[in-house]
Amino acid sequence: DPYASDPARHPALIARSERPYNGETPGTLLAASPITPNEIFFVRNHLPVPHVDAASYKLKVEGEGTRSLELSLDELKSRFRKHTVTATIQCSGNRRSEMSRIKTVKGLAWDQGAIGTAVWGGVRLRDVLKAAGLSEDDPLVRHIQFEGYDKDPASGEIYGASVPLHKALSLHDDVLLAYEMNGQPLSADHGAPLRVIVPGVTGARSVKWLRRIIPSASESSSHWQQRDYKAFSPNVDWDSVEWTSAPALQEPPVTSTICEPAPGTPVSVSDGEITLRGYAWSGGGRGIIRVDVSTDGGTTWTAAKLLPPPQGAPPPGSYTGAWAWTLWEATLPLPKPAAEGNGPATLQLVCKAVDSSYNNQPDTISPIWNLRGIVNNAWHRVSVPLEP
Ligand code: MTE
Ligand code: MO
Repeated sequence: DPYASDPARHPALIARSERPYNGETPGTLLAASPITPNEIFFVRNHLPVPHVDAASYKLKVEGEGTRSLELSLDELKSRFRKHTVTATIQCSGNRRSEMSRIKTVKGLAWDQGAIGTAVWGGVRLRDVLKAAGLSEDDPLVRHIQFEGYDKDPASGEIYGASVPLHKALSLHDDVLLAYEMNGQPLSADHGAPLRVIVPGVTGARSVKWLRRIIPSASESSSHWQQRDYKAFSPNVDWDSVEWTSAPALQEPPVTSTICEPAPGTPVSVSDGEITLRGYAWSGGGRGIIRVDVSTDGGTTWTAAKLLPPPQGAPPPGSYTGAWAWTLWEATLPLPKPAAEGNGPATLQLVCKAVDSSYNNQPDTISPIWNLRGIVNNAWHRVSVPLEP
């Protein structure tokens, strides 16, 4: 059993599959803290967890435009300056279960918890690529590919992904080779001893258990870059899908969810008001400028209070990007108790966010439905019974 040596997981994680293990954070715990504690940070594994010995670990850089480089963890830590970045990582399939309610999609039935925020510590990918001699304008290099130590026990395929060169080399984007998560060495599930963190980009590109960095003219040829994490028109099905016709997802669209109250939590009219809490996040370092909430299914709206994003304000004169989510809360009056039999029996809570490019979320799922069930960023709706 290739999964026999997988690590133990925190009981609060909601398992969506066991082999490989995939588990998400309950919504109420997400909204409870701007930095997600390591033990309850969602886990997304495609393959058995590889156990990589930190003491004998070697990172390899080999590819176009570079001289081959091999670095132990100690060399990496001593030769390059340490950087930290507070960044949200979200799986492309977050909120897939809502999409399946319209029409079944293929994939893990994630609710709203395949997302989390941590302070990642490590060295800049950019610094390591420069040490390997990569020049920014080498015409042969357009992408930086990553390979993990995890391998499909049946097919032998290795997990891999890539990001465009400009992202990897950006001075401002803080793409890290991370060995720390919230001040702790990475755990086995989160990629020990070294993983990539690509702020503002979908989780799939933040390759865990990093084995090799490959500068290249082309994207990663892996299944997960080429035939997964792409979205198509709602009419495209598994017989008609042409994977090469869409680009691999990098920066995800603006999204938000209501984490509290949980669906079905009874609300008493006599309380007079209700408090909603949730998160909002967008790809590409686009910050959240507003979250609107509704208690009547989206007929009337109120702007929520935005909590300060955990990455702090950008240093004066420089742009560092909004890599972390914005938590929000809103306290709204409950509808007046109507005459017997006329009041709403349920409250239709809704939230939607606006990012710094004024991108909005679509109101319904049907127009963005796609066969892999990715990038569901429709208005988030939660129904709760309203009791006298
Ligand atoms: N890296 C490797 N080597 N193998 C994987 O299965 N999963 C990816 C990414 N990196 C994966 C990987 C996906 S799809 C996501 S969403 C993130 O890791 C999840 O990171 P986490 O498990 O630390 O939350
Ligand atoms: Mo993912």
